Amino acid sequence: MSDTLTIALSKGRIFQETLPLLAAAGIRPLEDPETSRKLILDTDRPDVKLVIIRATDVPTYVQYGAADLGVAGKDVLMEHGGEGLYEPLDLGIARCRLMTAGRPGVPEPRGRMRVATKFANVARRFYAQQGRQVEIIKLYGSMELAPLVGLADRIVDIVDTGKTLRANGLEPLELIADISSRLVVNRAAMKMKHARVRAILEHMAAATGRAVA
Ligand code: PRT
Ligand code: MG
Repeated sequence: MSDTLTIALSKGRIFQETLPLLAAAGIRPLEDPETSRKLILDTDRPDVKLVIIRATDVPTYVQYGAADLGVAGKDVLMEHGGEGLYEPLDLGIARCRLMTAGRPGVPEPRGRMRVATKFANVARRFYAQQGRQVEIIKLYGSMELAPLVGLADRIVDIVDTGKTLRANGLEPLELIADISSRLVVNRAAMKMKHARVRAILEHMAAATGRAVA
């Protein structure tokens, strides 16, 4: 299987926005992951396959070489830590912001503030850099609920339009990072499959109008 190039993608917005960039590199999936139950999709290039996994699992597959390439949000990469990965290209897709949020007009508590998030590592680093003492409460979804039921004083979450926060009576507070999705490459694959990886990188970079780092 080492002649196969495997690309890890998540369903939804990343898949949709990556499709035209893959097409620019001559790669078109033969099935639609939104309707197919298959986790491995063939493409019109016999040597290229796509694996369809959870967004947060993409860095792990690429780190261990189970996928040669992948597309992951910078939020997911910051949380993972980026070990074993090259991050040569900002695709500029699936843009959003990673922010702290809380209830309007509710000041920070005097003691240790409680912060609920699925981005535990990112949140810990952000507050530590500011010398603020916080207790991180790890959640796996629906972070917006935490301040409403007294589980946490603040959340750290992805914000796009801000509608989700507003609908739950929260407001965005501090910007942690501007987010877009990145092409990531396994370190060994970058060497062993260099010509093919490089060609894909160049074509995707050209399609996004960006430079390869
Ligand atoms: O959904 P699943 O639990 O499987 O995983 P995921 O949420 O990690 O994946 P997915 O496909 O939803 O998101 C993939 C990537 O898209 C994320 O890692 C981000 O880099 C990026 N992205 C861009 C977003 C958004 N925009 C976004 N709006 N990811 C999530 N959201 C969610 C956010 O969590 C919040 O619930 O949308 C809500 C906020 O949107 P607004 O418009 O109401 O502010
Ligand atoms: Mg989601």
